[in-house]
Amino acid sequence: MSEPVVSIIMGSESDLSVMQKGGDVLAEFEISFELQIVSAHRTPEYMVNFAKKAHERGIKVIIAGAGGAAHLPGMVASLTPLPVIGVPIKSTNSLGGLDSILSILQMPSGVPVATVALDNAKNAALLAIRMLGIANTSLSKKMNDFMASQRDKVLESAKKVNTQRKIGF
Ligand code: RP5
Repeated sequence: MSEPVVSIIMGSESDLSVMQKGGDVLAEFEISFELQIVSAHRTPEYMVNFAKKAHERGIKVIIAGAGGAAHLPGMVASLTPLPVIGVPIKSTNSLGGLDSILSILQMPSGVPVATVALDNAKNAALLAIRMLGIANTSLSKKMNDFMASQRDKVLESAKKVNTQRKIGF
């Protein structure tokens, strides 16, 4: 069994059902990962320690999900040399996730966070896999196979759905 190379973190247990989908994708690609709750606001010291040490433990990419005033991905990015992918979580307040998106997306110059769509932990995992694939040819090949299977599914649907209806003489 190999040590985790991707760390999936989230601000609260209430983010788990969304973030678990990223873990499912990593598992499909046979990538070792860890998943844990790290809160920027409720466990700030733990977050700082986690972010400073992650690369020393062999983590290569961090996927961070948070909702509302979603400071976790940005704060972690400010403390680690690793790439950080942010997943905005749909909030239950009246802003409905726009707050999460903007909190993660609008990072200041010099501190990058790659932001995926609202609740899209799947895409965060796929992006992490593409990053890891740069130095891993078999992973890169698996990504190509995944893309080919997506294409084939769409072509199959197109065969069933695409029609023409000609009217007139
Ligand atoms: C954020 O606040 C979490 O990432 C979560 O999305 C949101 C709400 O957290 P809970 O109040 O449900 O714990 O820190």
